[in-house]
Amino acid sequence: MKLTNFVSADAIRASFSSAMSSMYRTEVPAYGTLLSLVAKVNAQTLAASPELRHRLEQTDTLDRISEERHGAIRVGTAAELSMLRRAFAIMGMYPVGYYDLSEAGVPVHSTAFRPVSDAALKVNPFRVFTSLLRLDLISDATLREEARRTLERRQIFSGNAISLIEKAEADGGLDADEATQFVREVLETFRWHDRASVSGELYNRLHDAHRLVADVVSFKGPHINHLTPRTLDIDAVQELMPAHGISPKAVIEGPPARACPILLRQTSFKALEEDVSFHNAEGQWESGSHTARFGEIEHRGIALTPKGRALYDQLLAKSREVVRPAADGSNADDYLSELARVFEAFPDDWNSIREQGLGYFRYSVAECFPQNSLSSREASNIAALVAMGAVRFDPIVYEDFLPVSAAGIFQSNLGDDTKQNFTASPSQQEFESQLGAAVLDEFAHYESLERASIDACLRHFKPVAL
Ligand code: OOG
Ligand code: NI
Repeated sequence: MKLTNFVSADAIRASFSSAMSSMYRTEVPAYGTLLSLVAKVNAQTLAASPELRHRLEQTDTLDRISEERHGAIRVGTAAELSMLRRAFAIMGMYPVGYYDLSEAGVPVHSTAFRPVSDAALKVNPFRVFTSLLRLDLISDATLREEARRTLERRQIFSGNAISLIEKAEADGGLDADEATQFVREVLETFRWHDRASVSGELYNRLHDAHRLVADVVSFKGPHINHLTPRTLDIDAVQELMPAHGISPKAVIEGPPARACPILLRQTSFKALEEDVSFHNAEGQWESGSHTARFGEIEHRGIALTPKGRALYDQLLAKSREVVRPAADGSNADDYLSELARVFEAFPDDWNSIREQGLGYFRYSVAECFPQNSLSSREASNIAALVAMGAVRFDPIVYEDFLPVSAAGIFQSNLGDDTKQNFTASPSQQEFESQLGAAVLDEFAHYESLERASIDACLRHFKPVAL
């Protein structure tokens, strides 16, 4: 038998995310500025709150608190999407969730490739929000066909990347040298190319159909369009961005600030206008510009149950019926106060969230609880165990994304205020067949984490049969 010494998928992912971060900082210096701002605010927040520091020390790696949590790309064909799935699997990242963005005026549908187990998330939580262009939503048939042909001609993976993916699949892993090469080769797929692969004339027509169509179709590869570190105080970073020469989007997406954070809050700095060149009919290069790349920050809270999520969606829709956040920020204050007012209907203490079945929790055996003080009925009932203090509960962190927020992030970074409308057309089955795999259902996953923690507590307190 051949002896193998494979590098773990978690380690490959960690080195990939760090390589991506340094590439992006070089490519987009404003992103480097955002990273330093986030690190500074995180350090100040920790210094001001020993209690938060203590809590994070138990659950997180403090020295990596300001590292990237996610990035995003947009691809053009099923073949590109399925090869990405294979590449991400080698890094321990699997497709979780289906997001239909057509509903929000963006012609893509998406999933997030991410580590799934707690242990893997802890080693390195990096995920990639990955969108596939919906060419079927382009109404002009000629343009649709031109876009399709352009995409068909490109190869976004290097030959070496493909061979290494195939090798890893065949052998069951990569050794240290191969893993280093794999990271280097796959990184190329995400690199920025300032020379468009289409003429300026075609770019303009694609752009008129939708800015996103131009972004996906016109370049050699699916450049990483943002990276996102974690912030411990998203409101502070949003406020400090302008003083650091970066211009934030108008409002923070997601729920308002709360004592018990739910789901995900995120904001970004607006995408930069960058110089690119297009070839003309005479085969010469002409200069132009393109807006696509930005930086984002995120702050995560508890994962909600379908009931909690329905309440969240309902409250968000309600606040947006009253005030829709304008891209220029002119009604940002009105929007934020309306959002805060409407969300008063969402309980803001952990126990109410738990008792009303709105969020997922991880249950664990409380230290020092005298086991023999429990009756057998109490010992087999999780609610009783919690009420007696024998079991504690902690929120399970939401590790996924939100379609309305994602649409807000997309919109503010397409540099366009005019909103295009598409008929909502979720098409998960088609997406999964293009991906070549089913996506994991996020609710089922959180529920199984909660269930497993309850079962472990009940096993612990199970009366010993005589
Ligand atoms: C992806 C936008 C979605 C998020 O954090 O919700 C996203 C994109 O602009 O390609 O990254
Ligand atoms: Ni993002």
